[in-house]
Amino acid sequence: MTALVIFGIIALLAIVVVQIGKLSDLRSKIMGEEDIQYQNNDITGKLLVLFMVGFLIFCVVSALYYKNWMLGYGPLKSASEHGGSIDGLFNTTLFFTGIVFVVTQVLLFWYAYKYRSQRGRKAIYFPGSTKLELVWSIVPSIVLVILVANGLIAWNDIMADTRPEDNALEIEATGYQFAWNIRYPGPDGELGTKNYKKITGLNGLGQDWTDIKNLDDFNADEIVLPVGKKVRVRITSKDVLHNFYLPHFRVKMDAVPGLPTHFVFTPIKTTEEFREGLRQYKEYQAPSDPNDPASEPLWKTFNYELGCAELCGIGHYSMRRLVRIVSEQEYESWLASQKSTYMTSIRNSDEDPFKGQLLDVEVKARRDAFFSEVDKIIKDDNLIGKEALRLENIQFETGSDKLTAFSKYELDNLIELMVNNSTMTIELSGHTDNTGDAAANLDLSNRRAAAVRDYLVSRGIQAERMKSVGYGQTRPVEPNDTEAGRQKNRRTELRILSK
Ligand SMILES: [Cu+2]
Repeated sequence: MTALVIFGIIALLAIVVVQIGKLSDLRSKIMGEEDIQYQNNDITGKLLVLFMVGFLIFCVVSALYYKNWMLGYGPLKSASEHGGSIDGLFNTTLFFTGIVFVVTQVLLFWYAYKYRSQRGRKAIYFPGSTKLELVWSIVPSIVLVILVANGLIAWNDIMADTRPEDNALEIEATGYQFAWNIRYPGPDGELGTKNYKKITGLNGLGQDWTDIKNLDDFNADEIVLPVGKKVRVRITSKDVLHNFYLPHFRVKMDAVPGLPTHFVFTPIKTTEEFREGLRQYKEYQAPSDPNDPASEPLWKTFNYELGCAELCGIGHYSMRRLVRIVSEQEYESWLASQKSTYMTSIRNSDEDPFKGQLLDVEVKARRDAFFSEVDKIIKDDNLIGKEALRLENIQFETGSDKLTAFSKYELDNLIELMVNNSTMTIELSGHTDNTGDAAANLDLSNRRAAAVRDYLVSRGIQAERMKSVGYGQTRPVEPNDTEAGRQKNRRTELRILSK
């Protein structure tokens, strides 16, 4: 139906044009060809001037009307330290080109009117003027030199890399079709090395797990940064050209496959502060959902964002990521809640070069856990002699009472406990699952508990402070019907008998 109406309107307009043409033919027959020509020139000239006035007013009014939606104006002033200088460059350029724009538009239309063809007026031939040509070559050159020089100064300033004393936070953004992988350095503050040859389904960036700097790196779904901290973003791409664009921070840099780029910037406004800024403007008090007047106002739902500013393919739009600028304190607690990629998806998989070994962090974490459990028991007399503490990581070779090398760390914890509490007495107990013969299991558990005790004796702990006992399969902690359950039941336990 709409198509039909549009078609009808177009047909009608075409008829009107044809009729007007016929009418002017008729007029020129009556009045004479030349008179009509001059009259038409006069009307066209005046209409051109009218158009110019309307057009310039439209430009100014629309710019003023949309001012508070434009980056760099109203509430959208830059949220980064360097952003102001980029906005300054835009304003300088706008100042000069604005003058040129207005002057050329006015002259263009005014001359079209003023020098319209009139009866008795003849055009003069003007071969050129050296003076004029000099003026319109030199003036734009000077203006361009000023613009370019200003731009270069700002560029050198903004693109300066970080120095060690800046104590900058370095993160990495890797673009791929169609998302960003945002990598943080973890507690050590350093990003681990990568090698594209190491990319696998589990290891999307090709992180080299033998580089311990990689072990605490983590990937984040959003970019969270502390306000006032200098940030260096390493920017790379895995497939095609992408572009790392943070409009509110005036950060924009190509992500080029095979050629790492970077951008250094310092956020100066938290997300909350920026929202408060928007709140002062009535444009941002409108509901965020135009169809639901009760929805949250725009200023409240505002978020900084990362986009890809390169048309990189059909899913280009989905490369949007949220950016959150928070206080130092909030940042620290967010950091603490993040889990390293290695620990969550690589640890003890086939790709883990440290599979079957304990990492320093794990040894330390286990030591902390061991002593906090021990502390709990020592502080509560009701638990002494009763509460059993599972000795994690104490392992034996299958079917034997020979301790594996892996057990050393937990044995070290035990020795430390016995040395620090010189009067403490303990019971070491062995337990098995229900696989095989009960009597054999009892014997094995006895020998295993004794092996732990013998080891401690060999390291200088008095034998009379330690009792070793085997319970075989009689004290399961889990049902024996799954491998996980049976594994839980095969264990060595510590019971503190006296402090
Ligand atoms: Cu992209």
